[in-house]
Amino acid sequence: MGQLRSDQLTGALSGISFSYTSDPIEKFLSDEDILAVISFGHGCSIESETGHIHCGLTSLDKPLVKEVWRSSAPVRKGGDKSLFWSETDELLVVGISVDEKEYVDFRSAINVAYKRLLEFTENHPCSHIIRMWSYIADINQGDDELERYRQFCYGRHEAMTEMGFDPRQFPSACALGHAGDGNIVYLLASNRAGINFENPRQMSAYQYPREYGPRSPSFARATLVEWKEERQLYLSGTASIQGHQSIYPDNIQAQLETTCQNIDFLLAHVAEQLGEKSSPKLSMLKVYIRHKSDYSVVAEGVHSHFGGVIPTVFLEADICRKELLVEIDGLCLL
Ligand code: 3EB
Repeated sequence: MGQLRSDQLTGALSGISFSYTSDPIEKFLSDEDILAVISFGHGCSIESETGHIHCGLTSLDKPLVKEVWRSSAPVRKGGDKSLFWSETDELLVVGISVDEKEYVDFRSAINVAYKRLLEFTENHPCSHIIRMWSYIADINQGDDELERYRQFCYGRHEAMTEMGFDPRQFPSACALGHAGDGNIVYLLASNRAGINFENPRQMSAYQYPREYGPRSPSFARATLVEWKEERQLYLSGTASIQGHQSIYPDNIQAQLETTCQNIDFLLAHVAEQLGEKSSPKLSMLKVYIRHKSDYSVVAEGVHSHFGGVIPTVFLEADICRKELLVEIDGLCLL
């Protein structure tokens, strides 16, 4: 009998897998198969030697929970003061911390950080971006056009455009805020192009009208990636928006219902586009809640809508529009 490869032993053959654990991070952070670890509750920064990403948000239900990104293929890692990367032959993770004190304004800081991320990825064999995560300090601070989220969108849009992206190539994403210091952005890219999807119930974010800011948000509603052995669908942050309008301001129950329906609609649409009989199955959920006092009503609503068995984290976060109280993103396996 020939030698067994380690992937034959684990049964996980390629791509990336996610899990939540409350184990102490020292137990697994230096495991060979770790691509990155996202933890909650201790600042917003990236440890570029290890790939330990502190996302700035706090968990509302499991204070010690961490999100663990692993691959069954050999992982290589590197980084410098502000940038971290890890890779296998078929995927790339890159993260960057954004020190806005070094720039004239927040928009330029975001612009430079995004360009550095996009350039790094463009020059890598795994150059197709699948998903981006941005966690921003005080995202709702500032009035009208000067609101930090709108300035973030401005800097990001300029970076994407300067790097030659067409709106249809914008990947899935989320952008959430926290009350501490620090901004980070991280991404997952693949050696094959993902397929982006929009949600027929929502206007494409890159087409939102001017009233939402000087440049529209640069993201798709979902991105499908085909690894060697499985397909994953990455959902963008989804909230109580129909068309381009936030609906049910101040009503958490109704916002949650609309959000869940938006996800159902998106999944049904993806299934239809792919010619599949049933909708993609959710395998992980991340629920962002503006007011921690809404936690129990949201947790109950999410469990009764999607079922109680999907690994889920509930995080305290500022949603990018002031009137939005809840946002949900997640991952499906196909
Ligand atoms: C929305 O649908 C709600 O700016 O990257 C969701 C996902 C939202 C991503 C982003 C914003 C972003 O417009 C907000």
